[in-house]
Amino acid sequence: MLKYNIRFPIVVVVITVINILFLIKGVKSADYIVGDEEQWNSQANFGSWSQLYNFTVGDVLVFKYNKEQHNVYEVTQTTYQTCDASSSTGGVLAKYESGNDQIALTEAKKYWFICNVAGHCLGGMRFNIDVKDQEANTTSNSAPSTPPTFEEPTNSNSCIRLPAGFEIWHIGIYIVGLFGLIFT
Ligand SMILES: [Cu+2]
Repeated sequence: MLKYNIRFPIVVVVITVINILFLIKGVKSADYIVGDEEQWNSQANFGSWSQLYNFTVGDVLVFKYNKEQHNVYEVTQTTYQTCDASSSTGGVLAKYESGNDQIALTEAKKYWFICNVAGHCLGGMRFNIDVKDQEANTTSNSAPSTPPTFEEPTNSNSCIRLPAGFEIWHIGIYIVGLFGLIFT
C-alpha cells in the first residue's frame, strides 16, 4: 500500500489538470472546416455554408483544399464584392496557400474570404461571416428571417461543441488513469 501513497495523488492531479485543459479549450473555441465535407472547392455553396453557424471570437476556420488549384485570401468588403484582388486595390488583408490553412478568428468583426484563382471568386468561392464576441453571440442573432437550424456544428473538432467526443476523451483519460493505479 505504501507506493500508492505517493503515486495516487500524482495520478489524480495529472488527470485533473488534463481535464481542466480540455474544458478550457472547449469553452473557448471551435474549429470549423469550411464547406464541411465538401471542403474549399469550386462546387460547394459557401453562401449557405456560412449561414449554418454562429461564429465567435476564438473559433478557427480550417480551409482544406488542393493547393495547386485554390488559395484563400482574406479581403476587404469591396474586394469581396468585385472579386478584384489585384495589388492596386489594396484589398487583400491576408493570403493563405498551404492547402490546410487554420485561420483564427481573433476579432469581433466581419470577415470576407475569397479564392483568388482566376474565375473562382466570381464562380462562388467566396463567403463572409460576422464574428461575434462570446457573450454577444448568445443574445444576438444576425441571421435574417430564418432561425438557424444548426445549434451545434457537426464538423467541429472542439470539445464543447462535440459533447460525445469530449465525454469519450474524459472517460478514456480516467480509464487510463485507473489502469495506471491498478498495475503500478
Ligand atoms: Cu479556387
